[in-house]
Formats: sequence, structure tokens, C-alpha cells
Amino acid sequence: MIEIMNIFGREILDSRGNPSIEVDVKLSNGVIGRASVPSGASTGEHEAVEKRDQDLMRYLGKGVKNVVKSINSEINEYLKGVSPLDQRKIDQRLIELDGTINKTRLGANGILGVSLAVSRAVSLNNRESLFRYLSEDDDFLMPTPLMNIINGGAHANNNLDFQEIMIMPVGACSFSEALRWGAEVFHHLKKILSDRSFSTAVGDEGGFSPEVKNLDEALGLVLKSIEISGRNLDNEIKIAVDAASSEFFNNNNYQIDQGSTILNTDQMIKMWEKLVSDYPLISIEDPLEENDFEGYQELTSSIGKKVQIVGDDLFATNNKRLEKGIKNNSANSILIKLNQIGTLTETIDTINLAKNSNYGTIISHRSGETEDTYIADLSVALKAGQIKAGSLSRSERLCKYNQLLRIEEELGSKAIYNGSNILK
Ligand code: 2PG
Ligand code: MG
Repeated sequence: MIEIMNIFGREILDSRGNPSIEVDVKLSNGVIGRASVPSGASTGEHEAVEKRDQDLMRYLGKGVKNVVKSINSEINEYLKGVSPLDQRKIDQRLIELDGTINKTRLGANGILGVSLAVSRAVSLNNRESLFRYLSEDDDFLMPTPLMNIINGGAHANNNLDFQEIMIMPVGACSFSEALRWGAEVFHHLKKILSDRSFSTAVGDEGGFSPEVKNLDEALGLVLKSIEISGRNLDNEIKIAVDAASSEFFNNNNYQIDQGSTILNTDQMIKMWEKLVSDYPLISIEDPLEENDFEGYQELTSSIGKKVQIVGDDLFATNNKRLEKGIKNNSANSILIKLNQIGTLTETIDTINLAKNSNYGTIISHRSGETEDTYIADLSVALKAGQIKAGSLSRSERLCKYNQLLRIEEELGSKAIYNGSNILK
């Protein structure tokens, strides 16, 4: 009988230089599984709680020593001697031990680190790839990537209010081809920016952060780079946008273009309708603020047949919020972030609920990432169909794509890439 022998957490730094959690779970036969936890900047108000020390003498209050202490004492004591094989039971115990609705007491960052590290330890113990261990059957799907090549909003200090402009290589034959197309566009975009005297500095997720006037100008640059790279916009590469609109929603209005344009919900919906007819946009994320289920319903009935409407802050990877969305026909897809909910099995339950309700599923990184590639395996195992893992620069982003290359290689002829067929 295999047992958990020891759980050890440590404070590490994420890609923004802020503290995060890494956990080692040691099994009774000596196998160690390790996982680390990401962190958001445009964090939704319905997310599980990321606990920080608030001690201003360390890391400007962002230290996680108290979370580490809970992992190494309370959680370690509680799970020591328990079988790691039943992940649902492990996660259930973590939720019970925490005892709060939002994982406030132990911190979702600590709980998630333990949850993921247990699963990785078992996959190592079984000598199988993580994606195989996480899958319930023997069918796999390589994800279509949403690659973020222009950063704005809370992820960069330029004037662009919209957080991310992404490219989706829907016409590629394989994941590796999709990755190559994305990288080629990225390099052409860099040259275009440089030729036009824009900065080629990158934002938090590795996409460029030029000082553009507005979304139209940014989209124009992206379209140009796709064209120069030799790809077409009809069926090879499409565009996705994450507005992260709760970030610029103030006093019941959307304030964009440095506050010079103020839109109410109806006007915002009209703006999206126009954008979708003007550009080859196939996915819009957080187009409205995170509590506006009604607005989402209206937007979905208006353009939901043409584009993917993705709830990120709206759903916060939370089953209850997703159920409400499904009932109201608010959005037609969900962004999935492990640390929004805080355990592996709760995340899987939300993915399954979405899939059973014909919602699209996109497994996502956070803007503060680590070198952990867990989400790559998760996306393949759960046949999510899509992954959002950042740009074609910075290793905390590329490590996810590189892991997908390894998985594609391991799967060989079983590696299916579905391009645009994954869209709802
Ligand atoms: C998002 C994410 C990831 P953050 O809004 O989708 O791109 O950003 O991690 O800052 O919430
Ligand atoms: Mg988002």
C-alpha cells in the first residue's frame, strides 16, 4: 500500500518576481511529485483566495511564509499516511480541513500546490506521463493554442485598455505546425513594430506592449504580421481578444481609450458586434464585467453563433457560477484556471460540466507563471480543445508549448489537432 510520507512546501518566485508556492509530495516508496502555483494580476472577485502574508517588511507584503507553514505543519500532519491514489478524496480532505467557502483559511495557493503535487507523485509512481494519468480513457486531444502576442491592460504599462490580443492557428495540421505559425507571426510582428518605431519590449505574458492609440491600431498591426508571415485570415489564423473588461469598468460604465470613451452596457455590446463584423475575431473573453450575466446573455444571443464568448472572471472556474451561466445562456465557453478554484478535482468537475453543456473549454495560465507545465498535460488529458499559455517568448510561457511538443511526439499518430472544430 502506497502512502503519502511527507508534504513539503516552499516559497519560490514567479515570473514577475513575486513569491509563490511550490510543493513536494513524497510517497512511502521515495517517489517525489512537485508542483508550483501561478498568480493573476487581473484577478476576478469570485476567485478562491490567494493568501499572502501582508508583512510589508518582506516582498512588499506578498510573501507566502504563512501558507508554507500551514502546508508543512497542518496539511502535512493531516495527509500523512493517506493513500495518494484517490485524488478526489485528497481534495475533499483539503477542502474540509480548510473549512471555508473560498479557501481563505489555508489559502487556495497552498491547497492547489498540494493537490497538484499529489497527482504528479502518483503519475511518477505509475511511471506514466501526467497526461495519461489525468485522463479517464485512452483518447487525447492536442489543444488549439490562443497565443497572446500583444499585451495591454493590467499586464503592460502601455495605453491599450484591452488586456490581450491573441492569434489562433486554427488551420494548422498539428500542434507543432500551429506553434511554428505562431512564432513566425510573432517575429514578423516584432519587425513591423521596430520598422514603425514602436517599442518591442514585452509585457507580463511575453507579448509586445507597443504604445498604440487603441484596439483598432493594435489589431491592424497583428493582421499585417499574419499577412506578411504568409498565412491567410480566412481559415489559417484567426484572432482572439481578452478584454478583461472588469478592469476598466467604473461607475457602471466601461472607460476606454484613456477615459476619453465612456460606454454603457448596450454601447459596449454594440462595440463588440461591430468588432466581430470588422475583424476575423473568433473568440472574445470577458467582454463585459464579471457580474453582468444579463449582458452576457444578450451578447451571446446576438453574436454567440459567430464567435466564442468566453467567461473568465464571470465564471472563475466555479461550478455554481457556470451553472448559472448555462441556465441563462450567458457566454458559450469558459476559461479554466486551476488557482481560481483551488483543487484539481474541482477543476475537472467544472471542465466536465462545461463540456456536457456544450460549452467550449480553454485551459489557461496566469499572468504570473512558474516553470511548471501542468496545464499542458491537463489540456490534452481532459480533451479541453484549447489552451491559453501566453506568447512566443519567455520560458515560463514556452515551457507549456514545449511540453505539448513532447506530448505530441509521445502520442504519435494518436495526437489529434482539431484546429477550429473545437469552437462552439
Ligand atoms: C486572464 C489571465 C491570463 P491574469 O485574464 O485571462 O491571461 O490574466 O492571470 O492576470 O488574471
Ligand atoms: Mg482573462
